[in-house]
Amino acid sequence: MSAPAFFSPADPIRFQGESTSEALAYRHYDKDRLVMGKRMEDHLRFAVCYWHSFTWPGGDPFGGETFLRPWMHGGDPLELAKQKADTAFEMFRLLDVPFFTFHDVDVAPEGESLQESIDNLKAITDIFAAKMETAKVRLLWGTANLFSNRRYMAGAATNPDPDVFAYACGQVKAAIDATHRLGGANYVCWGGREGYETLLNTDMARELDQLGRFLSMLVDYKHKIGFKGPILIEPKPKEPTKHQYDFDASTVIGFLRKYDLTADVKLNLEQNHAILAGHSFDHEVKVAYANDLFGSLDINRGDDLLGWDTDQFAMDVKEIALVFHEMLQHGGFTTGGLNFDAKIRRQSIDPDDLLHAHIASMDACARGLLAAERMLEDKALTGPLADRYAGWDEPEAKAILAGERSLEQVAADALSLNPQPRSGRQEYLEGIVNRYV
Ligand code: XUL
Ligand code: CO
Repeated sequence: MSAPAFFSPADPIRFQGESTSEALAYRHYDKDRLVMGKRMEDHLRFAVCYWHSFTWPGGDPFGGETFLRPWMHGGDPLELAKQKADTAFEMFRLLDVPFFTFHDVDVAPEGESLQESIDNLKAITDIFAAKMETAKVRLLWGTANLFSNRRYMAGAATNPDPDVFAYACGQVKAAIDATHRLGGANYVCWGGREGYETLLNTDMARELDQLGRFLSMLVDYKHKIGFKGPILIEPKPKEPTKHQYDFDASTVIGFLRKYDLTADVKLNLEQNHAILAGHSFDHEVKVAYANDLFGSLDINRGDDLLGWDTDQFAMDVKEIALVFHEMLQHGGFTTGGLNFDAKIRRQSIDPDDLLHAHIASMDACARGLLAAERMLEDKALTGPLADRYAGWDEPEAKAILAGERSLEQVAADALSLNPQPRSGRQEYLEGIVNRYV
């Protein structure tokens, strides 16, 4: 079946440079341009997400759908899912993105029973596999939605009812099977409703043990089926439960250490989640690298004036530049990528708004990447940073860090010292960043 003519362009969006007057063009995302020896496409590893782009109908707490997509109404659910897949793959082709991502329930209708849902997912996976034989697009990651259905209202792995835990095992097994079949580079677990509202009805220590067990079982299964990519945990605070167990990167890292999961599980970090946790995006990325647990990014942005997960398309070049400045120092993505966990606003009802959103954000990311490359080439930030810590390169300081000095020895040496405070030069450094973005 040929894809419906949903979008206006017929040909893929191309890089046309800054001087073009064409609206549907890349001005900065030049996929073959080499950035620190690697193609831009291979640095940025963009992924379109299925849920916001093709499954979300544009509703908010005060009103229903605004998008009225043809696959959202009437007809046989599996047939509608196929129509949705045709449009999705048409958009992947038009944007010329290398990856996509999905939850099980985004792509296939839920059945009356677990078995029926699994069969539906298998049917759609077959269709995806056939499309991927000729399409360029690959799967960055798959995941299971263990939070929308009513059965998960008190959590999935952390549910007080072991039957719900078991149901979640059934769903996650089918989702990683589908991800593996489609050659997914990672498998993601966002905590969803793994958290609580009140300790009056919650045995927190028990629930954390349940979550640890669930993830250990998933890791064992991943090895059993030969899934090579990492499992990625996506931290998020506040939503949907008041106390999310995966609050932020540091919280998840402590959890992974406790349950001995750091060899197989890494982090998928999202801008809007970082902000809700009271952190900057680059802080979360730094925490992940500092603990050797960086995996992938969900690229979006929150709104400064709103305190919830607005999932807007990332447009802030400076913020992106600072993230890439960190990432490039570690060689950039390995299995991860930039997943557009972002949705167009509910008034953006034209199909082409989906293209404009991705194009504008891809250009913002490209600009951020290029700014980071230039800052690193010039040592604009790394130079002053190295100078600030230069004292630690001295032999005596190195000996302290190597564990070769006792507290008494260092204390005795301190008697002849008179350290003088030095400026942190914050405004000078902020001005430097502005010169590059
Ligand atoms: C929720 C969120 C999810 C995950 C995948 O805020 O970010 O879409 O990325 O479940
Ligand atoms: Co996300």
